[in-house]
Amino acid sequence: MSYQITFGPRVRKSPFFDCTVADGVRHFTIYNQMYMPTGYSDPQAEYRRLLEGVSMWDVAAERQVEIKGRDAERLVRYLTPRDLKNCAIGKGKYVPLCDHQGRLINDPVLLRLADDRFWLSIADSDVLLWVRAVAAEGGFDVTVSEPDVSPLAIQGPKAEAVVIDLLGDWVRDLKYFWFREADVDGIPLVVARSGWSKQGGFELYLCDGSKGEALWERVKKAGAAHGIGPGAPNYIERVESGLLSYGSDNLADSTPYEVGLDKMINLDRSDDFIGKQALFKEAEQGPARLLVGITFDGEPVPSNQHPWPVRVDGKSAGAVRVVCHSPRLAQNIGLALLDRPFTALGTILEIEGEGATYRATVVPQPLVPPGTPLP
Ligand code: THG
Repeated sequence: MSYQITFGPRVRKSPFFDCTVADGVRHFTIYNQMYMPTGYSDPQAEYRRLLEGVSMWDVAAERQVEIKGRDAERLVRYLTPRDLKNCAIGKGKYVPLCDHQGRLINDPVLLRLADDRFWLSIADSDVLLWVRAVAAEGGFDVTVSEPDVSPLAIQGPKAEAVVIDLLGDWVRDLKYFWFREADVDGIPLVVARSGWSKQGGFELYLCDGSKGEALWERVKKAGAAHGIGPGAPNYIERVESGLLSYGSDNLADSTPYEVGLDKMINLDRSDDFIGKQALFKEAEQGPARLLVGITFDGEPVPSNQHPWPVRVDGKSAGAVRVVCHSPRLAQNIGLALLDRPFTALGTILEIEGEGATYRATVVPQPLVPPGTPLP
């Protein structure tokens, strides 16, 4: 039986959409109610290009939620458990958002554009609704909007060379997670050294959606000499590197402690933030589950279509959230969300896969240490 999903205008397209189609995009996912490319013609070549060359990604579905006004800073501090004490203008920060029960509801990148103006560059959940409600209920003097801003990521070891050719030598001095406003051929940008891979790179936040094609073509032109090609947030590289994929790795009631975001939670802050009490309790008791890295032998697995049940000594232990084959480890790897008693390193897991069973081992994260080359 074949079936299709119907997409109407409710599912929005990125300013780069037509360019990705022209460049041969083959796979999309839906992210923040938008199309987001996940692959072109050759997954292996895309993986290699990210590790050894440079790749350009339409990540416009990472929408911005802008918080502007007299109480903007106070609201942003209230929204995240991370301490923003050194939140300078021009600096980005990875800031988990929790609800009042301490559940992780998004894991955006925060950008401070001015004293009274911030962007949350969001993962796949409705942060605009949340922030508007929190702001209005709490009487914060802010406006909360979705600006016309669309990120394009340039990732890989040759990304810096491309962005220097595109924008100039000054980008060498841009530190990790810092950003600057810039302009290329009249295309307004915010340029950040960041991105959802551990291969290094930049994100160009396009600030005028009517110039999507112009930017895409300009990046291709600057990148041509460096072998740039189209790509997408890379599923394998991010599992290897341990970058969280919100909604894939976690459950709706997962906490930041469960998914390894402990370092982003600062309970020693004196000011209040949403979820504080619940997170205190969680920190004291320890999370009920943990997201762990696993490896397992066998033929290279394709990505899973649904979570795979896990047993330990016949007892239900949780589920494998994502699997893939790691070219760098020459092994199957994955991330499993397991009840705490089953999360010790070396624990042997019995996994019910799609059409096969596997024996996996709980191993340290990141599954592949940064800087590991391809064989
Ligand atoms: N870039 C931008 N927006 C985004 C993402 C992005 N929105 C959605 C999604 N990605 C948000 N999730 C993440 C997850 C991890 C990181 C960034 C965004 C990340 N983490 C580093 C790490 O874990 O090593 C650095 C964390 C830190 O030290 O602060 O980069 O990619 N614009």
